[in-house]
Amino acid sequence: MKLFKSCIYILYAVFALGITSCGNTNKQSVSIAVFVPGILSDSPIYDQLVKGAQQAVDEHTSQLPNGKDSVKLTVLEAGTNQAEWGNKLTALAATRNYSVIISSNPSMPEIADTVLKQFPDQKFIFLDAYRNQNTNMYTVLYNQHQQAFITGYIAALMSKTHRIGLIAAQQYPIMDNDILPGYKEGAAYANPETTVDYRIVGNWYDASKGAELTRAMADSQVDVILPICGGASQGVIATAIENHQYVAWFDSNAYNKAPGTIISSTTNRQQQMSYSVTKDFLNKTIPWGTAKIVGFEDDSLIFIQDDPLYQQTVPEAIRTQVANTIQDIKTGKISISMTQ
Ligand code: RBF
Repeated sequence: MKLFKSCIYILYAVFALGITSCGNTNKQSVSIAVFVPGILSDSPIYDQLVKGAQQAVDEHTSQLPNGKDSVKLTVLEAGTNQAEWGNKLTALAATRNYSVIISSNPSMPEIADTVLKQFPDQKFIFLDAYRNQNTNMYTVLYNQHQQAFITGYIAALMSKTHRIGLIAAQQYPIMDNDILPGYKEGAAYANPETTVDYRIVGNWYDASKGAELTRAMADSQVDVILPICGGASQGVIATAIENHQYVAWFDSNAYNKAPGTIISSTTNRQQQMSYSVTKDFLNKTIPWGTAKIVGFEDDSLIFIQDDPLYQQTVPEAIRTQVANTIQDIKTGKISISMTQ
């Protein structure tokens, strides 16, 4: 029965998942899968996940004599229906093809728990996730409490109405316990009178809903918005431009998406992290069963301050305050931990 189930999963993996692979198919080769829990477009965190892993694999392969022991990288976009992710991850493990499955999302360790019941040898590396003491997993979590704090700080400094907004795709523990609270704390640190309007899209792709929520926020005098909603943020930016609202941004350099509208870009060096965990895997140096939390203090989170569009959009006095506060976070003078 178990074998039958495994065969079904393999068929599912081959035919239904539309797995794309690159590299050669040397029988000796190591195979790595990148599981994208969503879609690549408009989610920088996923785009960088794939790019970093690909970079490490390409580099590794280019250093091999005659492509011997080459590495094959397979990318699976699991789509926006989260209810299907468990089956899709199981199908990938069921192929028994992949020495490691690399992914990025706080919900992945729990989904992997179920997969491991059937395929206990599968190894996983999860970025943007936290799981300690499971020797099948290694995780790296970004301190998004810090990232949200500095974003709330600049949003409050730039707000004239003292009403700022956060548009989230959905509720999830890190949103509820770290991102929203961090955003509020940073705003209060800048100006205790600031209020935060928090609204939810309901998915990671609906740009028209993003636009609708942005308009509703404009109607209630919100003049700075942080969107964390994947493709729906397209609607947030377009509407914010129309309504002369500012947008604060997570996870990539977005100043040139809307010059004069985007007031901040914080990045989490996801591509570098994906590259380095993939390299560590290939070099067999992953500390399985451990979990790392990284942040501004080790330059895994970065507020992009040297972009001319930042300098043109944000007044110097505010840029100085932001720079000083980032420094205080780095040195630990302002101590901000994840709730994990
Ligand atoms: N972030 C994205 O940028 N795109 C996504 O499609 C996406 N899907 C998510 C699905 C779930 C179930 C959870 C818990 C988080 C998701 N995130 C997504 C959020 C991501 O983990 C992170 O918090 C934000 O990208 C901010 O860095």
